[in-house]
Amino acid sequence: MTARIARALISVSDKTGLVEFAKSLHEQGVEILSTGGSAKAIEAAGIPVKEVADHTGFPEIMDGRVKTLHPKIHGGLLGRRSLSSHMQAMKDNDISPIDLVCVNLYPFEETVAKGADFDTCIENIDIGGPSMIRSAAKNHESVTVVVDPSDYARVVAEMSENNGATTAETRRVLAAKAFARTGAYDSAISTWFAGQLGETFPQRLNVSAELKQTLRYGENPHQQAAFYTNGKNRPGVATATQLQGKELSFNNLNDTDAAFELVSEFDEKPAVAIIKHANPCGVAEGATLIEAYNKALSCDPVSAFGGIIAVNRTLDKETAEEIAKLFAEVVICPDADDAAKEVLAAKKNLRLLVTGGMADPEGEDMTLRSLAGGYLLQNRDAGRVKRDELKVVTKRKPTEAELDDLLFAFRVGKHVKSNAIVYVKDGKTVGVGAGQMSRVDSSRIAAWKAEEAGKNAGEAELRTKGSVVSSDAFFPFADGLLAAVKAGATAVIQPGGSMRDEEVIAAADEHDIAMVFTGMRHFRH
Ligand code: 93A
Repeated sequence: MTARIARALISVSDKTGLVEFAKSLHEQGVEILSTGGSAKAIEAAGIPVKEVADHTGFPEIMDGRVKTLHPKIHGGLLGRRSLSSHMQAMKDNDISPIDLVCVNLYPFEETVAKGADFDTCIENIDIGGPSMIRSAAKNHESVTVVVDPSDYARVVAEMSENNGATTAETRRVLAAKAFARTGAYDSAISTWFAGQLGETFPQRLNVSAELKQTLRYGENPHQQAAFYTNGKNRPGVATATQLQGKELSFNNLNDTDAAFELVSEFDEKPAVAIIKHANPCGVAEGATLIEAYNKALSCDPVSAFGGIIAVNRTLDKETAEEIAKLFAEVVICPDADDAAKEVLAAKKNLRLLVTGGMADPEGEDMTLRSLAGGYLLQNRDAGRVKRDELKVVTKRKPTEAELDDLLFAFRVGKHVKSNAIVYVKDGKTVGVGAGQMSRVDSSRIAAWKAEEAGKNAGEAELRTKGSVVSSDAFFPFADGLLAAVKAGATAVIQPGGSMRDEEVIAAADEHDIAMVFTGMRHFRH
């Protein structure tokens, strides 16, 4: 049986829940020691509190850099209650045991995120706080360490049920959490420091991520999986609010991310992306969201079954009603109006996520993936070709309408697994060829998919007739381009840069195709 908590030290930057917690501790007969600002807040609430400086007999000095770094504090935390030699050392040095530490740290991560200058960031590196957390966590045999305001209620409840003590199990859980916190804190500091030294890729990769949720399973049912957030608060699946529906699965999360990042490429007009297995099976722009949705769905309604839908405008009732007719796994949107929410509420299993904003397609970030024995880290593909950067390489120049579709197709293609071929007509994809080992196969598949969808819809004319086509990387031979010609495409967008560019350009000229080079490739593997 553990002894009751007699003395606690509270030192918090984030004062959330502080007064209530201190009050409960006081009511359970705990003596409270505290540092400057925390002590003031506790005192102001009329709760008895002793300044750490009065307890140690040593003042806070150097603008608070040294407040709790004192043997009376660390001895009181680290001394093993079960060892007579430790207890004797405490007695000899006039050290009283401290049984609970409640600390949260100087807001280093927030300070960096705000873009503060170097000196301000340095000042926000907490030294005394992590030291106390680590001392207390090491001695969790006897000491309770609380680093998260969301644990206050639980600790108080346990103490009142347990004669003023916490259980050994709780102390272990809290100690593990405490070391996770100091580890993440130091990792944030070292990552920031490496950045200050101009190192994009530091010697050690410190990834700071917080467990958001353990998942039912991974990509397959025999794999375990969990979802972590990186604290960067970019609008997207990791920070979205789920308004309804079943728990998201591993594959849902991955596909929803692909969907939202893709639809975020478009902001001028309402746009919709429908995703299956991380590839789009329909993307379109329209004058209204419902028009964009219907256009996107018509690309490949067979594949859209069970898909993920992302939109770039507040979801409205009319679009929600159309979406409700389809079996979809997830809808993600920047916001949804009340009428739209009401419509989708009837579809109990459908997950509705709101992000509060769109992702910045040119925003900086890193992407991390693992391979056997290592990790690959790279900048996010924030590349974005602008209209005036396109280089016309053929005799015929694309028309303005063709140019609109070419740019649209290339932006969609950036989000299609390579080799990526995308046919577009009138602001909507009509055929997508994804993930093939040969570019010409992707071209053929895209055209064939378009033909099938057209046939299923009872259309007399080939959908690819008069379309434009995008390739994520250069055509190494003329065959990929000729497949597009055969399908009836009139204009092509591709990075260029092949040894056989001349041959490909000549083939385009021969068929009166307009072709533009982007000078930028969008491989996606
Ligand atoms: O500057 S410190 O690294 N030196 C210390 O000795 C120290 N002790 C506690 N920062 C220190 N703290 C931190 O002060 C705590 O981790 C907490 O974040 C903050 C609370 O200060 P106050 O109670 O004055 O608001």
